[in-house]
Amino acid sequence: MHMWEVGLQSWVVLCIGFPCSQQLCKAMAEDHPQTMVTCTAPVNIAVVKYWGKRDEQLILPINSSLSVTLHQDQLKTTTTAAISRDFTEDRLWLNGKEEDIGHPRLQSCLREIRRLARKRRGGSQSRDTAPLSLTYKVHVASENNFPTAAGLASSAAGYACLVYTLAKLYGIEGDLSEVARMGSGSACRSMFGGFVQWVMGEDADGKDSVAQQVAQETHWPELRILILVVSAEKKPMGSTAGMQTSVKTSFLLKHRAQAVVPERMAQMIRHIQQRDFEAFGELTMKESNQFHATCLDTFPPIFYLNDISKQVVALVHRFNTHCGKTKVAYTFDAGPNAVLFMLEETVGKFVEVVKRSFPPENNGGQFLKGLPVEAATPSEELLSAVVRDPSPGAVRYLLLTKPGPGPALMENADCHLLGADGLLRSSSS
Ligand code: 2P0
Repeated sequence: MHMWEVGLQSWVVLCIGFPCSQQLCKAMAEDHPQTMVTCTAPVNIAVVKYWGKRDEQLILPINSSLSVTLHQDQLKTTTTAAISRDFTEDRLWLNGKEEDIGHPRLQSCLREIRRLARKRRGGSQSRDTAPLSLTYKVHVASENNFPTAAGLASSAAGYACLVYTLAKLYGIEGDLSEVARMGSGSACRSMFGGFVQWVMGEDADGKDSVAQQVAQETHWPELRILILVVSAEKKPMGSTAGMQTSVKTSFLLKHRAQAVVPERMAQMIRHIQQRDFEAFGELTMKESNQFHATCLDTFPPIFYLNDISKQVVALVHRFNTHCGKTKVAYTFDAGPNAVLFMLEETVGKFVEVVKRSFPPENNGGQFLKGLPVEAATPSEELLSAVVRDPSPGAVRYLLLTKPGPGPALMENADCHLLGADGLLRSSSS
């Protein structure tokens, strides 16, 4: 587990309003030259999984991977970064709490961004003449619009947002997925919207290990993503440590990287381009299953799926069997939450099936979050074929979303997380 995940653990969502007509605003107090930028970045969910590094420092993977970027209306990280000659040290706040900025991965990203900024300015900027010198210290604050306790990937959106925001702050343009990758592998895929591949590359310095958009977020308008947040007793083993053990011990992982993934990447891209849901869904499920098989093949074995995850797998297969084709597809990452793909026409019916299989416990919370779901009445025939032994309370809530755009500079929104003094704004101020 890296610090981004640790830091985001106890976080409670607060949208801190800060009236500012321009997000890229310069606090113009004569002796307090400061530039501040706020950006947002999305979460992504892999349909061809990344698991295993060939270089731990540069974060270079043993295989390519492919993901769908989720819409930021439902899941996003917001980051504000500021530089000022008045700052005496680099500082970081995550979820309203100050954290140590000395984490090696954060330092890699910061160092790389400053190097690119220096390169862009031709290394000629002098401290006396530069209003915003590269020697100035930076303050960063970051938060999510979803509870991290939900176990949804926060490091990908977190590092993507950090890198994107710093790049805007320093005026760096071009592909920054290579820098985001140095924070967290999956973060490089959050640098684009829609459908994104992370090409593993071959170079030892990682220059060709970058993310590329395969299709835009508007490419498949009917595609929906339903996240089932399950009740988990404990946090599973972090991805970074888990994949290290897998690389050391799993022959299946090696085989998968060499002989399975290259072909699956090509197939998955084709299915997405053709909007072939059945083929996309089947391959997505097989990919998830093979990833979890490599976890079981790791020694000692790693278990990310729990009994509820397995019940969801069985439910999806019963649903598809009853429909006579793949209407719903599951995928699971390094935790028990299920991420389900389906077309818009299937959502209402499937949500009813989920509600009957995992009846919500009356704990006052909202069960259905995200995009609105159109009411549907599944037939008795479907329900009796698909719903078995309901598990009340096993699913905490559902979140409906769709493919969405990549990181964005907040031009008109009013959500700087830092005040004009460069310190974290408190919710009460
Ligand atoms: C993925 N996961 O492709 C896979 C599938 C989890 C399962 O990427 O060590 O948090 O920071 O590079 O990116 C999780 O791994 O790991 C992940 P690091 P990361 O989305």
